[in-house]
Amino acid sequence: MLLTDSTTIITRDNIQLLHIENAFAYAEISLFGGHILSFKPKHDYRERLWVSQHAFFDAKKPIRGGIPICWPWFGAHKSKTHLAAHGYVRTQTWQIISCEETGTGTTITLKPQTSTGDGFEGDAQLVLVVHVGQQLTIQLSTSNLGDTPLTYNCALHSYFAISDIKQCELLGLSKQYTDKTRGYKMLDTPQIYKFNEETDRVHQVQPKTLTIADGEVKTDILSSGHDSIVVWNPWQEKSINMGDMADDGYLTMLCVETAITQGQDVAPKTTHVLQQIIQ
Ligand code: TA6
Repeated sequence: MLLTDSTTIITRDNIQLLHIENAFAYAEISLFGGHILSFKPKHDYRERLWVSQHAFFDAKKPIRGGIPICWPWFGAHKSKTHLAAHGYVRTQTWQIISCEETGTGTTITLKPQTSTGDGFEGDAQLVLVVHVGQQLTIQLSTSNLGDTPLTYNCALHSYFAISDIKQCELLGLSKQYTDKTRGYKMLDTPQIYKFNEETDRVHQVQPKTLTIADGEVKTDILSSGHDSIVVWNPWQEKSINMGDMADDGYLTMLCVETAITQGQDVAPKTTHVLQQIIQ
């Protein structure tokens, strides 16, 4: 596998990391999980992603932070509740399929060791394409290799770095959401979307653009191919109880996830693409 001039492989604990530096940005992708850990564009040198100071890099447990790839289910498995939450690809070591420089940045294509596994009936091939440029483009492609339709759920479970959750506002959501912290009750999206408690919400809407307003600092998130946006902050009690999170870790992170939570059908020999762009 030939890397390009802008890419190098480094090792952290038990994990190989792909480090990318080009004219536009810095980025880092863990081959464990196909897991983007960092994106810092050179026009402002601001890190967009958050990774827990206590994240595990043991190549066994999922890394807390960055952009975990949740596939082929989101959250708990619907029937086999003993299976790992968020599917089985974020705990696999992924392979680099290709690495190329384009006029707008570096494009890395990766795939998991296997796209099949317990809990999923489909005959699928999962491919992740990451373009590191002025913006970070993440495309998760699910191809149906079989002769019968398949259905899957997934999420680009992005952890965004912020200065203070209590001063953040999320712009661009409307209608109702399902509130996991209130027994999955349907509630109205607040006009002013701020955070003052544990937040775990599935918005079954398809906004193209969302913005995290962290004081004067704005991060735009563009989505396509999704049926939901998931918004999560564990708040203090859950942060204290998570072994891979500092007690106050919740203060400087916010998950805004481009997701499929209602079941996406993929016809035989076709491909569905879920995309998130971070600006
Ligand atoms: O995306 C929100 C969520 O489903 C929460 O319910 C919480 O479980 C979070 O994902 C983190 O999940 P993880 O398995 O990475 O700890």
